[in-house]
Amino acid sequence: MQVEKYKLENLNEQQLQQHQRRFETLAADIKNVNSILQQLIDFQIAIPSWALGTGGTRFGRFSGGGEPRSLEEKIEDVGLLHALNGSSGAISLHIPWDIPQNAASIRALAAQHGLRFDAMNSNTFQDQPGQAHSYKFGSMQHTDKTVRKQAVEHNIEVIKYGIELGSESLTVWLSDGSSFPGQLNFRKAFERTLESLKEVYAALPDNWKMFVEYKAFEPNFYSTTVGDWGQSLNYVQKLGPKAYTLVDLGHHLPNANIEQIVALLLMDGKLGGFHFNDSKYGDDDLTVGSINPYQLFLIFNELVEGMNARGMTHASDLGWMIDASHNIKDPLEDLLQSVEAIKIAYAQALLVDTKELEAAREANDVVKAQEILQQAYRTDVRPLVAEARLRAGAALQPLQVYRSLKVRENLIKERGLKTVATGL
Ligand code: AOS
Ligand code: ZN
Ligand code: ZN
Ligand code: ZN
Repeated sequence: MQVEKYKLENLNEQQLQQHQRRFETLAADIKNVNSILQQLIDFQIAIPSWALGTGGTRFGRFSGGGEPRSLEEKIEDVGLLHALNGSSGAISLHIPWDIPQNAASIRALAAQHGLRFDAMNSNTFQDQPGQAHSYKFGSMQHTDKTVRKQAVEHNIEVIKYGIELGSESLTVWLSDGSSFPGQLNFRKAFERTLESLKEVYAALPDNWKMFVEYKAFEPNFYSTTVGDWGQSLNYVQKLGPKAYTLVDLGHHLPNANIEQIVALLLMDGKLGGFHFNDSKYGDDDLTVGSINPYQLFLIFNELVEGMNARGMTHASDLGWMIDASHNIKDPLEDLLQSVEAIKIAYAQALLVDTKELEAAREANDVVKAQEILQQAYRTDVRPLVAEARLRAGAALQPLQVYRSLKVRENLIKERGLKTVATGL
């Protein structure tokens, strides 16, 4: 299944007049509209390979149809998204779910779709068939040195696959922790994990980064060995300049002030990556912006401010990715919604008058500062985001095009109704 250019252009053509009317009205009120458009065009968000299939919960899994059956088909799916929205130009793989049999041909296929390989993800939270030692009681924290060694070697193998594909970063998410008080010596678990991470760090090529992801709970329900941003920061500071903290929006305890965490990690030059999703209760992995879009905007506001202050660029300094799971939606439709929500929040953050905001803050004008943020947040920037897509040669309305072209129906015809993508 491919999105044919002329079909997409025909559909754009039908919506063009209405779009232009809306865009011009909005653009008239924005000072630096062209620079904002360029930043939106440049902005790319990686799609995780595991979000392309239907996810389950521990109570069941209701498989959708036409799911990708191989790494090649996962790349094709992300290619489809990228053709529609012009903003999904990278894929993030997971080993062992996505072991490339022939790296050169996988690279060529990705290039054909205009895709890069974002962070590689290792897996020491499941036991694989034929694996010598079990991760039941942890991986890098394990009391048994041979288990820790196996986890380290797996991560080094993931780096090797990544090098073949042209990726430049490794994300380590550890499910390590404990489920009951007394089970674990916290200090020893930390020290063992640090020692293991150091061995992986030593295998990183010079141009690579390592992201250490934290998570408050699940699958362990009493303690997690990389449980919050403080612990992650502690590890990455001890590891060295190539190690960074990764923030997954769903990995905090309820009501955490994530935007403040983002600001302080950026200040320390230790924010490396992002897993976007939304959450009401825990690691719900819901569609980005579906529960708390104001928080998403506030996070982007810190990202824009902090990155400008440090002279960082989106393309080279931060890994942005979606980490989602879909158990009732068409995964591709959900991902289109997520990317759209991210771009809307980014566009709104770019509208904030930072000089005025700083002046209001310095003057302790609380009301004005709040008004400035809410003025940006309450602006309907959808025509701006659509214009950026149009200029990038993508669809004005990606979701509508997806449905008009019957993408899912075609994928089901090609791949069958009962397909199961490897993943969670
Ligand atoms: C798990 O909760 C983390 O969010 C991981 O980043 C990710 O979902 C996992 O690595 C996918 O396998
Ligand atoms: Zn994550
Ligand atoms: Zn998660
Ligand atoms: Zn999550």
